[in-house]
Amino acid sequence: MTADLKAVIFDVDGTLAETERDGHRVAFNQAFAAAGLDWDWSVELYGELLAVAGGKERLLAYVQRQQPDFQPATGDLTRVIAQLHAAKTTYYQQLLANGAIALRPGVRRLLAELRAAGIRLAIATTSALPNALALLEQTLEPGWFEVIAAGDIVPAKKPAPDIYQYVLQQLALPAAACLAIEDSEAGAIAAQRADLPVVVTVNDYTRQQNFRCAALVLDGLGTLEQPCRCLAGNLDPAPILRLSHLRRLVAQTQGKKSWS
Ligand code: XBP
Ligand code: MG
Repeated sequence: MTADLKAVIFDVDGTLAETERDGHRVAFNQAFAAAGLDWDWSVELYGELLAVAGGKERLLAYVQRQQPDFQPATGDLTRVIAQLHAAKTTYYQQLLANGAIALRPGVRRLLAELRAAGIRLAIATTSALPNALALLEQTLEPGWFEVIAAGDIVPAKKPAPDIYQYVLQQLALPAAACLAIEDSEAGAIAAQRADLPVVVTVNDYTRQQNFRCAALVLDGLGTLEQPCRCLAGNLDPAPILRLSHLRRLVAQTQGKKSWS
């Protein structure tokens, strides 16, 4: 007996919107300048730093690897990182309030189709909760998402499956009835480790990553005006990701499991 698709779980950064390059990165640099630090995260360097998920974790990895001589005035690196990250969160929210970040093409269209069909929606993100909420408030409606799992709600961040397992628990649904939409390798691995089929929508930072674990890899979700390209898997017949594709992927994944 196979389960039909009941819920779709969305990542936030890079999936709903291109928040990393023009949002989080810029806000980190603003926080560094305000603290009198001459650290500057270029677009290219930030692409490398994204290998570590979570803003606080990324900052700690950067200091340990690239600023080994940094001596915090208070002597407590964890505290300094928390302060810098809190300032960065304020700057990020200012950027959002100024309309610096828009939804990626096709996101609103797909969400509308899912909502109209009664598919339940959830969020699984490594971003801090205030940052995830600020983006949803600015661009969509937080109330559309039954579960918003973010940041430190689980101790182990993506690629650990914990955030997806937490969402499944909150939804009280089996993984076989859900599907995840992600933009990054770490996110896709996290979803797959939670037994979820994954659709990946790549961006400039993630295009070259390994998405062997994804059921479908696209360069966007697609709109009539801006159709998407399918990089791996099968998007026939439409050049736009639709609910019918997601239902098919869930059925195929269940089929494969029953034969394996
Ligand atoms: C997002 C992250 C976050 C953001 C920054 O990953 O790793 O850390 O880069 O947000 P994903 P915070 O899209 O896979 O969830 O500074 O709030 O952590
Ligand atoms: Mg992401």
